[in-house]
Order: sequence, then structure tokens, then C-alpha cells
Amino acid sequence: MYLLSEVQGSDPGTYTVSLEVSGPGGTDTETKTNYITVTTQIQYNLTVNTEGSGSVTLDPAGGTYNAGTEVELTPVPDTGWAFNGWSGDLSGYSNPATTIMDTDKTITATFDVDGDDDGISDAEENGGPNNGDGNSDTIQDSDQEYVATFHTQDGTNYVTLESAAGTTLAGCSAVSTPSANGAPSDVTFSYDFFNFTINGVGVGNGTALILYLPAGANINTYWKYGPTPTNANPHWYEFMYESSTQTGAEINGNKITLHFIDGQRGDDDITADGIIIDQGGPGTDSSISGGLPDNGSGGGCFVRAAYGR
Ligand SMILES: [Ca+2]
Ligand SMILES: [Ca+2]
Ligand SMILES: [Ca+2]
Ligand SMILES: [Ca+2]
Repeated sequence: MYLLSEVQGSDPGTYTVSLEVSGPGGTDTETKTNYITVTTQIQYNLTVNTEGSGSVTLDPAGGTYNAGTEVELTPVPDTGWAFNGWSGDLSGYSNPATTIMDTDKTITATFDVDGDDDGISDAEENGGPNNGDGNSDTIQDSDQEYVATFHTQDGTNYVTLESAAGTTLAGCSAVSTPSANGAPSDVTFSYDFFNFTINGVGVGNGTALILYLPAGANINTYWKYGPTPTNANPHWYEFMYESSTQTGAEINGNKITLHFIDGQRGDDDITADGIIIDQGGPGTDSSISGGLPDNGSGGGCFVRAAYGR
């Protein structure tokens, strides 16, 4: 009787094998190092389907990948349409999304009509809280180009962005929390991150945007990952309100007011061009003492926000 050790791994390479023989006279084991060379790479196929009008860009391109390859999928809606979720072997609303090729996969991207061009489809906005009026102004958010209601990245919650009247939102999406070095270890980003662009701000002007989280949200900080006027390399920084720059987040329960000045801290294009570009996320910092803010009556972070530093 003999046993050949199983060759593990999917990558081509040279492997060590052990041979064990046992019988009435005893047992003997022989191990040979670098004895067998495997030359065939295991590969899997990624099939992408679409519903509605749009396409999906794959990085790396191709559709056939070595086992273990991480593939980024970016939905590209046609004009007048917006991405509205993944199905099949991927779920949620992340844009872009990633998947690891550990088997053959079939993934479907759904696109629906986006009548107000904010990057969120009518169907998704109309499915939001308060019958599709997340900012409670009695107008459907799908008809408001400065209001966008959409799913969080994992698909479990809805959020609403409301920029100032006269501005327009574009490119709104929910994305994964950046995993880059320097992430704050005490902060949990339960809603992951959001991307948005505010157009029509006026060159060099200030503006504010309200982020409505689900009722009962317990958050006490807002962080960003990107460049700032004093450090052009993307980096993590806390974006709470500072009286010195008049930029940053004020938190009042589930309502976060983000103060921006075109070209200043918080504007990811760090250019005075009439456009604010943001990627950031609300979080819960377990190292902040004094409890979480709930109704603006107290709590560590709201006091910081209200009175500056
Ligand atoms: Ca829309
Ligand atoms: Ca509304
Ligand atoms: Ca809208
Ligand atoms: Ca700008």
C-alpha cells in the first residue's frame, strides 16, 4: 500500500512529493524535493451580462483569468441611464466592484433610466425612504437634480444627498471603504464610502451638502481619503468642521452637513473650478469619549464640530 501526497495549489511550479510504503515488514517513506513540475495554469471564465442600456469594463480585460485573479468591474451606463446593482455571482451596489476568480462566474449589471442625470436611476431613487423623497420636501428625488437617493455599497441601507438649490449632483455612487495604508484603526465605516460631484458651485465659492443616513445612525466622525492643498498625495484625513478653514462635517444625529470651499480641503480636485469632487465616509470612532451625538444636545464630536478646534 502506498500513499502519494496530494499536490496543493493552482499555480504552475515545482512541487515536492512524499511516497509512503507499508506492509508486513514495516513502513518506509521517501520524500523527493522539487520532484514534479506542474505546467498547466488553472483558469476560470467570467461571463458578464447586462440588463438595460450600458456595458461593463473589466480590469484586467479578457474574461478568462488565472485562478485567484482579482477583477475590477466598472459599470458604464449609456447616456440617460444609470447603474442599478449587481446580481448573479455578485451582489450589492458597489461601483466599481471587485470579484476574485476562484470558480467560473456569471455576473449581471442592471441599468435603468436616470431622468435627472445625477448618476442614480429613477427606479433606485423611487425605491428610497419616504416613497422616494429622502429629503422630505414633497418632491420625488428622481425629479431633483440636486438630490440623490441611493443604496449603500452593501445594499442594506439607503442614503440621500442634497446639495444647495441651483447646483447639480453628478456621478453619485456608493463605493467600498478604501483599504489603503493609514486607515484609522478605531473607526468603523458602517455605510462605507460615497462618491459625488457638485457642479455649478461658482469658482472658489463655498457650498454645503446634507447627507441623510438611516434614522438611528450612530456616527461621530467623517473621514476622507484623497489629496489636500497641503499634501497632493492621496491620504486619510478626518474631515470634521474647522472654523479656521470653514470646511468639514457637522454631525447632528443621522444628518451630516458637509461644508466645502471649491479648491480647498475636502475638494478632491484641489482646484478652484466651480466643481466639488468628494469621496468620503461617515464613521464611528470608538476612541472618542463622551458618547455619541444623537440630537445635537451634546456628545464629544458634535461639540467639536460646533465650536471648532
Ligand atoms: Ca437620478
Ligand atoms: Ca425630495
Ligand atoms: Ca435625483
Ligand atoms: Ca474644485
